[in-house]
Order: sequence, then C-alpha cells, then structure tokens
Amino acid sequence: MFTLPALPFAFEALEPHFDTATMQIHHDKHHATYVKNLNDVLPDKTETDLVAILQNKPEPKVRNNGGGHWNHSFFWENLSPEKTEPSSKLSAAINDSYGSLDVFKEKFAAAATGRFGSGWAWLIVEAGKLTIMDTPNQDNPIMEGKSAILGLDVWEHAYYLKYQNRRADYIAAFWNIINWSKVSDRFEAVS
Ligand code: MN3
Repeated sequence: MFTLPALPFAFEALEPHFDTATMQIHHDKHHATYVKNLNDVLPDKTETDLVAILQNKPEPKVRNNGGGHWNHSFFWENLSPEKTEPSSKLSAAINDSYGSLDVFKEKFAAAATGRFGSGWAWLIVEAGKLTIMDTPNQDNPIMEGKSAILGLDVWEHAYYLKYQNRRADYIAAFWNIINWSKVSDRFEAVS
C-alpha cells in the first residue's frame, strides 16, 4: 500500500506565502486522491517500489497517480516555514551554473511561468551540474532517469485560491518558504 505522508509543518505554517485553505485542499484532497488511485491500480506495491515503477515507463494511470504521489511528497519536503540557506556546496554549484542565486531564481521562475497548463518546474543534478527543467502533468525527472533536488507545483490547484491567474506571484512567494537545508541534503546525496 501507498500512504499519504503527513505535511512536515502545520497547514497554516506557510502563511502568508501559501495560504492555509490551499494547503489543506492540496494535501488532504489532491495528494490523497493520487494515493488512493495508485492503491487502486497497484494494490500489491509499496513506497519502496515507486521510483523503479516510475522509471519503467508505466501506463497512464500509474504514471499520473504515481507521479502525483511522488511529486507531492517531494514538494512538501522542500517547503519550510523556517528561514534556511543553501549549503556552501550548493551555493557554489548555483554560482557555477548561474552566476548567482538571483539569476538562478530568474531562470527557474521563467521555466515555471513558461510551463503551459499543468506541470512542474525542477532543479536537477546531471553529471554534477545543476540544470532547470519543467515537465507536464505529473511527469517528473526520475521518469527520465534524472535526480531532482527542488520541485515546484505549477498546477492551478496549487495557487488559484490565493493568487487566481497570477502564477508569477505564487512563484515569487515560493522563494520565501524553500527548505534549503533539505535541498542542500539532496544535492549532497547525488553529487
Ligand atoms: Mn499539486
């Protein structure tokens, strides 16, 4: 069985950047539905099987719901109400690839804004270098054999209640609540 992980903070903890009602619906309804649908189609599998399943070109129901489960679990963990900073190793890699954290943010925001319709923006590590990518629907980098360290959900359900059509404002708010400690740990695990 697959299980819905608890959020690593309270629903209201990310206010005013991500609002309480959106966090409740996003976690308790959207993410919970991906988990339920995944259990319906793969009742004999468990969490430890998920990455291998996603890497193996799954059929659409598994791809969408398994991707949805993996992506949201990953996303909650790279959010935090605590103020954190990239580690010195991650900062050096950001500077190496983008020149500065501000330029990285601009390029990541451009990818997140430019993803047409529903999808995700990602920071990934490829051959030790940082790269930005975006994916449609609930696709993700591990479906392409890549390692993600940061993800941002740009489906309208992630921001419409608070930001309506202003996806750029939602992306700007995201920079205030990134768990850079977690992102740094992920970077150091794959580089
Ligand atoms: Mn979502």
